[in-house]
Amino acid sequence: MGLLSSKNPKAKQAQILLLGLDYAGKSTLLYKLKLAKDIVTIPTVGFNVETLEWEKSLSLTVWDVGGQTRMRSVWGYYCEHTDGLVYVVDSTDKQRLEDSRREFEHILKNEHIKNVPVVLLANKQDVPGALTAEDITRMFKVKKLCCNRNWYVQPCCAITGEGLTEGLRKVTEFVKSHMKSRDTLSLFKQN
Ligand SMILES: Nc1nc2c(ncn2[C@@H]2O[C@H](COP(=O)(O)OP(=O)(O)OP(=O)(O)O)[C@@H](O)[C@H]2O)c(=O)[nH]1
Ligand SMILES: [Mg+2]
Repeated sequence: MGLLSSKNPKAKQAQILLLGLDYAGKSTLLYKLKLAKDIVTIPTVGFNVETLEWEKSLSLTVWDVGGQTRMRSVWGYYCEHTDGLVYVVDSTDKQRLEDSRREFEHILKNEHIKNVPVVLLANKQDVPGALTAEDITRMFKVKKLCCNRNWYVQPCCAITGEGLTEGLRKVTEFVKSHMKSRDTLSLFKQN
């Protein structure tokens, strides 16, 4: 997936939180990006963490937290020090779309990720009848919920990898700009 293999000690580090309901495809896409291959996942109890050396200047530490009901109550504990939120939606799971939207709305209220950029991944686009990125943007009321931050909705398929590079590119762009304005603000406060 075009990840760089050698580490750059000068690269900035960004913490990315990967959330979404169970079965959305979070671990599948994380390991597709990390290993460039399909893996058979089991439901995540706790979390997986992987570093993606995506660009020379920025290294992404991705926290993939399990999405089962009992895990959702601890999502908030992972929000501190987060530079970007990636929220994965199973675009075929119309029955649980409202659950997913509600969890999304809830996590956005967390104080630690107040202005943090958001990329929604409309996953499982390979399945016929999957909701489109536009459907999800509308149904999740993304424009309204994310009016105070950068956001983007990317269609993708974690199995083939389609759309993942574009999604990650957007995350990188937003996170860089977010870190820059945060650094400027803290410099301003010091002076
Ligand atoms: N057809 C299709 N199946 C997918 C896609 N992405 C993931 N899956 C399947 O969806 C199932 C759940 O994927 P996981 O990656 O384990 O889901 P998760 O979001 O990590 O789930 P939890 O760890 O329980 O929160 C697996 O059977 C995957 O193979 C996709 O893009 N298309
Ligand atoms: Mg998982």
